[in-house]
Amino acid sequence: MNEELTKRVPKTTTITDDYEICSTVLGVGITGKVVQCIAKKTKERYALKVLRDCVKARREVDLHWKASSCVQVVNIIDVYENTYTGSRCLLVVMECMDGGELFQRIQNKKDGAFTEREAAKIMYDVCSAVKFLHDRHIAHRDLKPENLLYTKPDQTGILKLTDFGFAKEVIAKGTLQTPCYTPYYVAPEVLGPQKYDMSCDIWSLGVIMYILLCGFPPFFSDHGHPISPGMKKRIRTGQYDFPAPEWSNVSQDAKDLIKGMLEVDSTKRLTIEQVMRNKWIALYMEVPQTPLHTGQMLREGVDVWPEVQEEMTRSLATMRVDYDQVHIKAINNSNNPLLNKRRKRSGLPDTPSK
Ligand code: I85
Repeated sequence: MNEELTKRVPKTTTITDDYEICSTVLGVGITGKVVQCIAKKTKERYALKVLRDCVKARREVDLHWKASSCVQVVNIIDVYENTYTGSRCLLVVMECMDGGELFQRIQNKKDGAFTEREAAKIMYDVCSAVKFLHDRHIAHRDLKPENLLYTKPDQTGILKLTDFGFAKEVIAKGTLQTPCYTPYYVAPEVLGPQKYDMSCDIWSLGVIMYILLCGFPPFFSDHGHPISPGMKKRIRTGQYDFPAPEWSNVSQDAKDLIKGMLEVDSTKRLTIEQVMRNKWIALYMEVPQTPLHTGQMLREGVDVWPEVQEEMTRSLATMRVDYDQVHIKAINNSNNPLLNKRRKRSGLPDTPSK
């Protein structure tokens, strides 16, 4: 049977029957920590994410599972539903990404400068993951450097996306699954909000591509202040540039693509289809092999990198809240006959006041 149509359920057997859980912490996310574990049968190493069992954790696992068949997404091996350290938990066993984070790898690169073509290949891979998700109406909503990991530290390593803690399935869930609606005759303004969630991912791709090409982010706060009003305004108004000397030799194609992804108006921002069709992405192997300043800039900026990451995390949080509000507003304002019928039934006015 088609794997994507089969609802997968966590195992209720005890995880320690199959795995030995180590104390080595690989990373700490917002929803839980990731530790090393070893399969008892094969002695192979895996990564284990421990989540307190709740609706949100169930959604994370469900969406990650749905995305897991994509080569560019960290694979889920097993999921257990166990009582762990006194609480009901979901234990997610994943392939172990031994290559570490994307930008760490570029920063530590020794064999020659990182080139524009290499950046294009990385973007192609990340965009493939996003295309896979968007095709299945899943918005990741937390695309940031620390969620992009390599399978292995050597040249054979594959770049993969992880952490579905903020992922959202945009149609067939929520409003549309209630008995009043079927997706066949629902108005575009009701389907509209998916654009916002999806466009959040494209904005993130723009930021990641910008950093790949120069080693610093397009927006940063004024001197050490956490997400300053000035930075917020620059993000909202799209005030960023391509300063020399880092950007001097970067192709116009690359800059144009970034502009399309960092478009302020989310309805005008490129879609993942448009990004994938862009020649800088589609024909990444023909992109010039121009050496970039990225490695050097990342090395010089190591001490501010944690702040860069925190800022991206905060901007994403702001964007998710803003777009969720747009979503609610769009539904309230829509004049869809089906919605009106439902409003009548629930005693609400036909056309909501704007
Ligand atoms: N392997 N965001 C930052 C890690 N293998 N990591 C994070 N959310 C997740 C940690 C905090 C991502 O869902 C995360 C999640 C999953 C992983 C994950 C999955 C599979 C790894 C939060 C490593 C690793 C393993 C060996 C060596 C190295 C890293 O992190 C290194 F290269 F660093 F030495």
